[in-house]
Amino acid sequence: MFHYAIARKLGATFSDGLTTANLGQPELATALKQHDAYCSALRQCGLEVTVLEADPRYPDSTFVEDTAVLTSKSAVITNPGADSRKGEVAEIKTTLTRFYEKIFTITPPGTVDGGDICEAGCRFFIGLSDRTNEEGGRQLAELLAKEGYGTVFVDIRDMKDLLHLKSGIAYLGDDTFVLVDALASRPEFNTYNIIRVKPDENYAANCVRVNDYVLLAEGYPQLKKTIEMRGFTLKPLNMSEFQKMDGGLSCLSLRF
Ligand code: CIR
Repeated sequence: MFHYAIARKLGATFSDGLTTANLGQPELATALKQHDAYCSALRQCGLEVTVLEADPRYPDSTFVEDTAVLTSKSAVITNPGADSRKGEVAEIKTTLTRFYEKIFTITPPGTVDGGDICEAGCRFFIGLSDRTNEEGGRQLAELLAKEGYGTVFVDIRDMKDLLHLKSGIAYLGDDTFVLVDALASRPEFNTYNIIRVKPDENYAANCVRVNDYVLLAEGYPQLKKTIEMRGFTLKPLNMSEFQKMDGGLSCLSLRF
């Protein structure tokens, strides 16, 4: 059960952020509207949402998920893998001190992006990617172990169409993962129920369970139907402008 979320408005430099998507320039006014709709959806799921002001020094700073890994007991401030994003963590740390007494930090040469970390009950899946390196993963696993969590590493470094682990997976609870085809047969997930995403709907794999709801990118009818059949109420959200910047639903908030 989540009670809070932290999000950050996007600033005028949003389109200067990192991207490989090749979908064109994001439209700022539309992105702002989509961000508002996203924060409203989180409120409708019962969360109290802290929306930080935009920080134009960091074009990617609306993707707050990458700056921290949160558990019910403690917060871990990451060291994001991209140099242009490292400064984003300072204000997130200050904000999290209002909610957490125990705050740890990933230190260089370790790097971790929160988008590579997927909580699944008492276990955290840690993606090793171009952003999260082995040393960062090791530090995180050690911190999580102290809090009583198990960890499973998932190496996605050869899967160049996945920026982060959570670009291709989501945990819906009840031992059920949503997985893109490329990850569905990996042994790391073989004890779980799997909802396999059709290749033409890969972007929608990054959905987010928030309490009784699942946030899903709009325009992916097959996954929508499958998740609805599992009894969830869906909140479809238009993500077009964030997709242009390689962003998905999970990366726009920290939920705890
Ligand atoms: C980046 O490349 O860092 C941003 N443009 C997108 C980050 C998306 N974050 C996420 O999936 N957790």
